[in-house]
Amino acid sequence: MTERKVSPVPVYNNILMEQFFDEIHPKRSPAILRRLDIGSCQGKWTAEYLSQNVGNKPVKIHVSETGQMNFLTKNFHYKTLPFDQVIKRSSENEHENFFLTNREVYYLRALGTDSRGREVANLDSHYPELCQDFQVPKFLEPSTIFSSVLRVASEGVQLWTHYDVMDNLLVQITGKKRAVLYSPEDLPYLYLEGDKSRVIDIDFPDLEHFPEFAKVTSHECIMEPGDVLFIPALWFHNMTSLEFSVAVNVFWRNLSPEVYDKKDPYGNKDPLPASKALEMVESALKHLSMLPEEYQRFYKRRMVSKVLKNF
Ligand SMILES: O=C(O)CCC(=O)C(=O)O
Repeated sequence: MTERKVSPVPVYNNILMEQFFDEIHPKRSPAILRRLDIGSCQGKWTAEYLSQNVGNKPVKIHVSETGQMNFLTKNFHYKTLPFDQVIKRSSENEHENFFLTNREVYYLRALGTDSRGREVANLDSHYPELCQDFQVPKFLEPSTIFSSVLRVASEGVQLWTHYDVMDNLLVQITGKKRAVLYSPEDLPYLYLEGDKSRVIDIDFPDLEHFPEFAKVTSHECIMEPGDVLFIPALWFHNMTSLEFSVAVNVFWRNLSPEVYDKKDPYGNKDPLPASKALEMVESALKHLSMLPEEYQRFYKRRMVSKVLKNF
């Protein structure tokens, strides 16, 4: 097997408010921000505290027999459980009550309260019992904030590699998490299906099926409780909870508001001009398919050379 190319994510300690937007944000690469003020949640958000404060309101979760969740084979199920049950079960390794097996794992990605899951997640309105403990990093302009998403995971849960279209601060509150990120420049090696990579096992990739994956550079870090990871929009990320894990991530609009799709509760729909452009490529390919193979290849090359000229 070829050597993995690994680059550590840089760590910035005690950054000042201006430093983020002057120094770190313009680099457009991930960074760990350590010792920021994230409120009293750090140390306080234990399984017990969370269960007692939030209680038994029903929440939608992913349940899987194995930690490595696979969006292609859908090796997980969507279920609803009371919040305190989710916390209990995701903080224990073996369960008395379960859906699939007594060692199943759980992942909660908080949604809004509407039944169709179309509402944007917001910690203040959906978890008022917790929001006073959490401080959104002070340098974010409140009017640009799109969502604040509570995430709870069992030890071992690995969320598939995907990108989002907004800048993101992932605040790790309880438990350690491994983050592996890939630059947008590595897109050709990631075998995308929509916003997700088809390479599920990033540590032991199937290079027969995904030979180009050998070319990626992994930007990696282990997040400790209290760490904040800046994930720039379009950076691919793959997250593994190394312990029972609680995090909140804050997406904010780094582009002008009108380019974002208004019907996007997750912050992962391509910006409107980009999705239009992708649709047009599909349509161009459909048009070309009316021609003989020889002509199709010729005009595809012309399209590619036009695109490459604009890089
Ligand atoms: O930490 C996690 O559970 C996933 C984080 C993530 O995908 C995100 O913040 O966009």
